Amino acid sequence: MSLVLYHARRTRSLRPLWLLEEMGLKYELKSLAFKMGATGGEEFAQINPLQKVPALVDNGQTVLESVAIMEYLMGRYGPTDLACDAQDPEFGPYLQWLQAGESHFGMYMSLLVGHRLLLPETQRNSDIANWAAGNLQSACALLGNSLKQPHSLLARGFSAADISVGYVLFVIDMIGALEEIAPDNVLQYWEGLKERPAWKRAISY
Ligand SMILES: N[C@@H](CCC(=O)N[C@@H](CS)C(=O)NCC(=O)O)C(=O)O
Repeated sequence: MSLVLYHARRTRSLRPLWLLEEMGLKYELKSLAFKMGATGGEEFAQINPLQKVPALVDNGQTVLESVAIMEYLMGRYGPTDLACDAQDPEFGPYLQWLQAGESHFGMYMSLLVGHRLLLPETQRNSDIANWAAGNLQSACALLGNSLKQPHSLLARGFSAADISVGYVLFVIDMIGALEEIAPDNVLQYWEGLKERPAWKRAISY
């Protein structure tokens, strides 16, 4: 195993970084300065021509997409309690929330951050930002109703699904919108996730 993770602070690379820390795997971290459209410069463009993080390189093979990288790590370097196998009674909800973190929440999160903060002011559109906020509100309401424990989506406990969704709560919190968007039990869920030592290490890099 020779795992190299390309990471930029506060970005989606926190998902696989948090997972690597939870699994206790050895890895090399390449920290890049985030720059829209140009993260990592020419050198990183050789690894990911899209110049987006995260990217994982394992023995010369590159894997992109934060959730795919998590699945890759758990599949190749598990078994781990952070994943559910296909025979587990919670396999369906596990997959649903693992994917929803990026496929459902992720889109609205990007639109909200872009149109409230990241884009130059002249390009921001408040209708798009409000539409994204409304969709995040309903997604967080569903999340709140789906929690099986105060700090996990599954009855069996903390899993990679919590990492996937937890990253979105981190970003919404970072832009100061979490109280507007999430119900109380989701705020408490995120407070609990933030206490995990593996998260604390990941966010410090
Ligand atoms: N679906 C991809 C999205 C990757 C992505 O958009 N990453 C952002 C950081 S959170 C990025 O690197 N953006 C740089 C850019 O757009 O130039 C994933 O989950 O890995």
